[in-house]
Amino acid sequence: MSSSKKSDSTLKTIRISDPFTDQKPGTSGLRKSSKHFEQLHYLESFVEAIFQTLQGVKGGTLVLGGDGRYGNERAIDVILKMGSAHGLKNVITTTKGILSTPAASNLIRSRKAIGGIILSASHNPGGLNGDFGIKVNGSNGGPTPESFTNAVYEYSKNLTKYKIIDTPSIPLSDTGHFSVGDMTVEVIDGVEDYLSLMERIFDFDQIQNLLRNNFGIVFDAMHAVTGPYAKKLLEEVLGSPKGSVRNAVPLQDFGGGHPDPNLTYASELAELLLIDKNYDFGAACDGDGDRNMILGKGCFVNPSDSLAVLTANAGLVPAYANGLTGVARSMPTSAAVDVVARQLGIDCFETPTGWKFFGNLLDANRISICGEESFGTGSNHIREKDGLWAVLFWLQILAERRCSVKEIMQEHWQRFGRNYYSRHDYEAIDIDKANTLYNRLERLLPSLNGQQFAGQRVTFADNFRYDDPIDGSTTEKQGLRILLESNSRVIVRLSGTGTQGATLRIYLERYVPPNENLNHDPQQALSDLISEINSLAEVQRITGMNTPTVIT
Ligand code: VG1
Ligand code: CO
Repeated sequence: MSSSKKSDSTLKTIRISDPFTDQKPGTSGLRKSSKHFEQLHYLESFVEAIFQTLQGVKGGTLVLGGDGRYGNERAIDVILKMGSAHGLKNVITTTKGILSTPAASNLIRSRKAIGGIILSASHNPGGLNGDFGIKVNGSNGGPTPESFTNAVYEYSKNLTKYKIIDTPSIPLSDTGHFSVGDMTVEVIDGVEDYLSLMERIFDFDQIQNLLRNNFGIVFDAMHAVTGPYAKKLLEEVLGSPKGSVRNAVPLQDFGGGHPDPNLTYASELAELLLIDKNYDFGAACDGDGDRNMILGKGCFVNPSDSLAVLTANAGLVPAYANGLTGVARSMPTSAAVDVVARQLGIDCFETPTGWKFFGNLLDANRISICGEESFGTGSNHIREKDGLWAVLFWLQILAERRCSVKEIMQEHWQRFGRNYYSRHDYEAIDIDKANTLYNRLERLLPSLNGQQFAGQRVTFADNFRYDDPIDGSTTEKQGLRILLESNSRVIVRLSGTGTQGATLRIYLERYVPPNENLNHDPQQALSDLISEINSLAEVQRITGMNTPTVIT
């Protein structure tokens, strides 16, 4: 064991008043530009508020790591020195501080930690000109609830001092045991534990068999955290050809890219599968490894459909072979999974956007699988969404069924019907304009009831409110819903994760039963709904934008 020199705990007095006033209340953790985080004492102030709020810090174990973006190692250094000053007993961190969000969730659970601090702004760009972020997860491995985030915020308002020890920094270049003051730090290889978790869920032999037999696979790590995980899992253990994992080295600025696996930001991968059609299977994950995009040859799998397919095929995966207790989806996610759940005779819950709302249902064993339309799927194996888990799930299905992704989708729709679905994002719009649009539409909702909307009758229109069936808590104003007859819907929300202006999200959905045309282009199938909401909400006039920034 190497040990740093004798250290002094210093109480630093700071002079930044109310540093987090512009933090959006209710959002998990803090996401800001990297430059914002570089302000004197800014990071430290937020960390102080976390340590003052988190339960069990004295004598506890904490998991710490991040997605490798600019600021990652500096933040780890600061948090170690502050954690020691606050009496933490042990910190588990990783070489180079590389730790995906799902792997962190797993470590928190398996090491019985009080929680974890994950350094990531997820799918937001990184680098000096990008974003940085800090997320706090609780002892169940999942995002802390809103009550925690609000308590951190409240504490930070009156914060004038923070505790830190003055001691040399420890290296993160290799695994090993270190001391930071009286606190021990275990630097581990973050990939190993995650790998063995995946081994316990899936039948690796069967997936190996698929990957070693002329199966064209390409995975895009987008120069973010999943690179080392995917290299090890797919290339080394499961035997996919060398080079099938692209952009595998995590870079501080993600190579200048936007580590968001969708058709716009992962366009290189999309082109390989949808235009060149050289591969059977393609996938990508986001900055911190919790999102996934799935592509087949000439086939994009909509994330809402992906959740439905995983649910319908869960019996093929050893960990779920005995059946699912239930499933859940976030409100804007399409109801494709609801149709499957009905046929399976299991519960299907509808929660607000954000993984934290699945936590109670998972902890109470009311659901086994859950997901969001924003490329997030996961299960009771951890308390975060899990990008590579979803990729392995798809590979297990393909290994068993030995057909193409496209055939899986076709058969799924022929059995359950198709929920045509799309999300239109208008990014970086002026905050006042976004609020004007949203508030105006909200005021219009009561008058829509019973009226015609895109040729269909409005059965219900409201601002979604969630009553948690486990702890009885209520969460209001989670998105404007316009529900139409025959299971069509339009949802309008403002994003809680952007850092530049506001992002308006419009979610569109139309269900067609198995006997109707299942092969329309979604934009075409939804065109009535698109033009109706655009004109009702005056999207173009108010935002000044003629087309969405991203269409999924
Ligand atoms: C977005 C997604 C939401 C997801 C959240 C965090 O939120 O829509 O489904 O849970 O990002 O994902 P919003 O408020 O911008 O719509 V991640 O990959 O940052 O952990
Ligand atoms: Co993410």
